[in-house]
This record gives sequence, structure tokens and C-alpha cells, in this order.
Amino acid sequence: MKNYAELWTAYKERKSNRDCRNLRKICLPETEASDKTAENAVNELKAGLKGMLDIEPEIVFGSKVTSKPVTDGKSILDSEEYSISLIEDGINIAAKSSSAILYAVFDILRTVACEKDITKTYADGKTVRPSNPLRMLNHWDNMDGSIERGYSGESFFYVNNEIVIDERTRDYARLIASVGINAVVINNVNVKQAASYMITDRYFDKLSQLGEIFAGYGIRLFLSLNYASTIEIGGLDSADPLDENVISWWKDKMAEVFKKIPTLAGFLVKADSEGRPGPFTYGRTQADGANMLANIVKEYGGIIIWRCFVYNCRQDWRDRKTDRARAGYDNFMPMDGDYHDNVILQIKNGPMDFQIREPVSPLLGGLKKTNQMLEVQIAQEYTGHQIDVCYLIPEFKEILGFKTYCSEDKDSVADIISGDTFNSRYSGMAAVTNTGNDFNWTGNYLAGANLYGFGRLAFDTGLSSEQIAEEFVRMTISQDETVVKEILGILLPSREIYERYTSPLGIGWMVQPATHYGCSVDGYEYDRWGTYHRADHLGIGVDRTDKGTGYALQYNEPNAGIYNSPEKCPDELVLFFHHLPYTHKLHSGKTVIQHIYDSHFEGYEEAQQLAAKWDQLKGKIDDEVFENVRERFERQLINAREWCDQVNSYFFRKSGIPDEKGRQIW
Ligand code: GCV
Repeated sequence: MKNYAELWTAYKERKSNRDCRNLRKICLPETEASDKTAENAVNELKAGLKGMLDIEPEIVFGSKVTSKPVTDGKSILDSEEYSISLIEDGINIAAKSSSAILYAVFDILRTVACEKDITKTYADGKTVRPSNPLRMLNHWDNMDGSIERGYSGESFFYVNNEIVIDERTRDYARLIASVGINAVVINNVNVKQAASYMITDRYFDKLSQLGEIFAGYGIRLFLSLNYASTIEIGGLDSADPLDENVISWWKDKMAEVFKKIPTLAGFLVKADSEGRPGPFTYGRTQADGANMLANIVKEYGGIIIWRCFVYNCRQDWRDRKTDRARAGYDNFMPMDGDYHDNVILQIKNGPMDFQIREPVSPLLGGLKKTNQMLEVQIAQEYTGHQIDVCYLIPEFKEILGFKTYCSEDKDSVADIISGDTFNSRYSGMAAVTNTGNDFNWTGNYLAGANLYGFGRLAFDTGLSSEQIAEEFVRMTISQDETVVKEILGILLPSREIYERYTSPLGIGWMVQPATHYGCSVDGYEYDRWGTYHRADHLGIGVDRTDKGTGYALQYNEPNAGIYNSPEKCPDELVLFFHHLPYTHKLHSGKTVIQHIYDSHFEGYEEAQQLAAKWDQLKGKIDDEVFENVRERFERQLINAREWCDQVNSYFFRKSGIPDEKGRQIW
């Protein structure tokens, strides 16, 4: 018995699936005997079919795979494409690489696990090509075992500054490969202390072993890099990207690192951000910093992923001109086209920081000549800490579907990050992960839907939130139709419910600064982080129009015009873009203040309904799963009530305007 759950890779019995039990033969492309990924795929297939159906179909190896060397996003996509078709007595898999074989195997196992008919599913043949070349998880794991913004235990990669490799490591690789993840960054972007030594002898052996394990599941290993390594571990007194000594140190270092960790794919860099060092210190640009490293790692096929989370975190709250939302665009747009083609800019979905509702970052659709990746967060830092249920896939779908108007067609965020719009060399999607060493990996069992869902969505952006949630529930919790329906009824509206009882109309924040959990309306109001609601007795919101900070104008038309106008701006973002009187009428017909009251009362009530729905599942699902989520709902309701009452009281006291429905406000 493992000391952790295998979730959707547990392959529990599905013997009632008669159609699948008739499977006699599976044809696979032939691969080299030494191909670990193909070996893992075959083992997975056998274990899955045995476990779920108690069958052992004949495995026949056919034509050779013709995988081309992977040099860019397009060839990643070519090589990961697979087809599944029916043959007499069985199934044929066609694929150009062993990773593609693995994905085909997981496709078949998913079909069986969801109790779908194989004959129907693959009747017309099914060809799948991933939507995004890079589908990545970013771990914010520290080497002392803690996880920055982690809500599901400690790290399973590190204990006491040592790298741990055990059965769980392999099962983690299986788990994430099964949903299509093909890249992972294993350490926190805030690279401090021991983590700076990741690129030294101290960790090479373990990292090389880890890289091999991941490669066996088609996953490319990346490390977060300390931009100032030349100073921290190199004994130099500078990290200036144009300094010859700095360049020469990096050349030697990279030669050593790529030799010692042959599977290493590249680095993720957080520079000039929240106290992390970067090229700005030396009067250089972000492009100078990224290109210096990219130039050096190029000869090893390495990639530099450079984060755009660069802003002034020492703002004076009295200053209304500086706008943190503007910072990404202001810092990165002027150098569009200057980045080397093995640099990818990684852009958070919104201009601030993973709030429950933000507009899409204007860099997505702004940058036209630079490789770019979308960064989302499944760790629920601002969305309930994996205590409150908050299924994030509907939010990610909205982001992906956002029309940026950056070109005549193919202008959605999904088009841009797939590489299609600008024919980018590299692109894709990364999530700050929500995993830890808890028994069930994600703390709350229902938070597993975000891990599952992110992978599935990054692999196929055309899937719907419902489809993904249903697969997750059927594969992980239950096949019972009533149970599936009830849990979907909890997951699908949960993000909007969370939004309703927390911060309204796109304003964000209002969280406890120390933890980012729980309500504190003024928690960030008089602080240095650039995250203000600017509420007074007359109104609330940040003026980001042409008369305010001008942020709205960073968008392409017609988005700029829509956001710039309080009449046209969608209600859910109106306070992000406008400072409005409490009496301002929204599109909904309600005033701002009445919307605040109504949405908070409703949100709290809906949270209670979700908890009641869950209570009905007692005895119908596994006790441990039931209890795990029930206990979290208890805490969610306390949280939701506090948010509701604190926000309503705060704005009643500020505005003096009573609730027109006369409900109790404290
Ligand atoms: C890893 C936010 C978080 C930080 C995080 C940072 C980032 O500010 O609160 O914990 O640091 O984002 O994305 O770099």
C-alpha cells in the first residue's frame, strides 16, 4: 500500500465495461529497446487494463517511430501527435515518438476509466495533436522542504536541503504525464540559499537522476535560476549581463551544468522582481539579461523562460500615478522583437497577481515578435488555499478565449500561446502547481480537479470545463451518476461563488496580507504593494482610464475603448478600471453598493448550499474523501461568512447607504 493516493491513475476495477473487455490486441509502433518512455507506456497500458478490466491483450509492435529531433515548438507538436483506430479484435496506435505513444496509452486508459465504449470512441479513428508545445508545472518548492504558497503539505522533492528520489517521484511523473504535462520546473522562482547551489556539484547527481525519471514520462526538466549566481556562488562582484567576466563565468557554468544534467531543458528566471536581483541593477534591460543567458545555453538546445512579473513593489500608497497593472507592459513591450529565439517570456494571466478576477494581461496580444507563455496559478494563493473549493478551469477557459484583436484572425490568447498567431518558435502554458506531500497531493481532494484540469486543458484547449470536471470525478471519485452530477454541481459554479463572497467587480485583494487567506478590506490599502481599492465615503475603484493611470489604453482596440468607458466596461471588471460612486448603475441595473451587498449575501448562501450538497454524499463515496472535503467546507463557511459580513459592514459604514432589502449588516 502506497502512502499516497494515485488519484486518477489508481486504475480501479471497471469490469462492467463489457465493450472494453473484448479488447484482444493492441498494436504499437516499434521503438528502440532502450526507450524508457515507450517501456513506461507499455507497462502503464498493461497495468491499467489488468487493474480496470482484468484483461491482458496481446501487444504487437508494428512500424518504427520516426521521431525527428525536437528543435522548436512546431516539432514538439508534430512529434507528440498520435492516432488511435480500431482493428480487428483491438486497437492500433500510430505515433511519431514514444511520448506520443504514452499520450495515446493514457487516452485509452481514460476511455476505459470513464466507462466509455472503445468501439464508439475510436470508431472513426481519433487523431490528437496537443494545443500547446509547452505544458508546464512550476513548483515553488524550497530546498528546506517548505513550499511558497503551498497548501498541501511540504515538498516531495526536498527534505533538509537534499533532493529526495523515491517511488513517489516516479508516480508524480506518471500522474502529471497522464494529463499531458511535458515540462516541470522543480524549484521556487525565488531562488535563495541552498537553491542557488542547484547548479553545482552538490546536486548534479540527483538532478541528473530526476531528469531521467521525468524524461521517461516525456517530461522536460527545468530549473529556476538565481540571476545573481555570479555573486552568490561564483565569487564575482557583479551580475551585469554585459560584463565580460560575468559572461565568461556563465559560459563555463552552463557547459558544466548541461554536461552533468544531460536531460536539462533550460531555466526559468524571476529577475528584478520582489527583491530578486536582475539586470536593472546595472542599468541594463530585461532583454539584455535574458539574451545573455540564452546566447550561452543555445549551444545545448537550452531555453530561457523569463518572467514578466516585474513591477515596483515599493510604491507609496499616496501616489496615484504609478500603477502596478501597467508595469508588465511598460517594462516588456519596448523590447518586443529584441529577445533571442530561445527566450520565452512567461506572462501571468492578469496584470496584477492571480486575483479571482482580473482582465487578461495586455502583453498577451501586445507582444508580436517574442515567444510567449501564459502563466496561471492552480495553487490557490488568492482563491481559498485549497480549503475553499474553487474550480479554476472556467477561469482559464475565459482567459484562453479572450479576443486580443492582435491580428485579423487567430487572435485569442489560446491562439497566441499555441504558437499559431505569430508562428512562434516556442510557446505554451505554465501553472504554479498546487501539489505537496499530502496523502492526496493537493490537500483538498477537490483541488485535484485543478491539477487534472490544468494538464488536460493545456493539452487540449478545446475541452470544456464540464468535460474536464466530469472526467476527473469519474476517474478519481465515483462513476455513480448521482454522485457525478452532485460533484459537478459543486465544482462548476465554485469559482463564481468564491468571487461573490470575496472582492467585488474586479477590484481584487482585500485579503489578509500575512497569508492571502481571509478578509481584510484595508489589509493592503496603505501598503507598498500597489494593490489598492481607493474606497472613500463616495465611491470605490481605481481609475485606470485615459484620465487616470492610462492602463486601459495598453489594450488593442476595441478592448481599450471598452475598458476605458464606465458605460461599456463589463460589470465584473468595472472597479478594476474605474473609480465609481456607490450609486453608479451597473449593466445589471443594480447600483455598485447594492451589487456589493447582494453578491456577498448570495455568495455566502451559495457556499452553504455547496456544503449541503457535499453532505448528501456521505456513504455514497469513500469515507476518507468525504471527510477530507467536509472538514474543509466547515472552514470555507467560516471564511465565507467573515468575507460577507466584513465587506458588507465596511461598505455600509463607508457609504452610509442601507441595503435596500434590509438584511442584517453589522
Ligand atoms: C514566488 C506573488 C506571491 C509570491 C510569489 C510571486 C511570484 O507575489 O505572493 O509568493 O513568489 O507572486 O509570482 O513571483
